[in-house]
Amino acid sequence: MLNIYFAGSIRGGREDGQLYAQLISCLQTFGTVLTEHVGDEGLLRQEKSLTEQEIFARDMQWLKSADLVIAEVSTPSLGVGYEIGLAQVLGKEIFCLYRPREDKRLSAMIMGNPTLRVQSYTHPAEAEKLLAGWIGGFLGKPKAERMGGDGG
Ligand code: 6K6
Repeated sequence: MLNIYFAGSIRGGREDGQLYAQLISCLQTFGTVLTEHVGDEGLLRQEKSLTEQEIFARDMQWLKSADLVIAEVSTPSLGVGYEIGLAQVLGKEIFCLYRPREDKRLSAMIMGNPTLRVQSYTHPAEAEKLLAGWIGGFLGKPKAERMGGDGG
């Protein structure tokens, strides 16, 4: 079973909360989404019972254990940027989804990073197709190649 880490803005702004929920539902057809709360306001409310330190430690554990990292980067978020950077260092497979907007360009740290796959889309259905294609490609790889850059 695939463990998927979905990253999306929380304190960066919740404008895309519904969209995250839709993408998470799509991802749940492929495996376990460790970060289901990112798309669920009820679960996010429960998160408030945790300390900041507990959230950080748990999310870092999940990130380390993830097979795939998928980030919706349209709403700028310090946490999402941090997770992407760390996932890269950990040798994770990372896929970034982005809805282009004239008034809000994506950070060059993401757009200009040659090791990241950044895909633009307009409609959620398009994003779902991109995810299905990318995960299909990942599952088609030999297992050793799927284990991350450092082989572990
Ligand atoms: C609930 C409501 C407000 O804050 C909370 C609890 N906070 C978090 N709970 C779970 N994951 C979090 C929390 N804060 C950040 N994260 C992680 O960072 C998530 O995995 C998101 O992908 C990312 C969001 O970062 P910010 O900077 O937008 O909050």
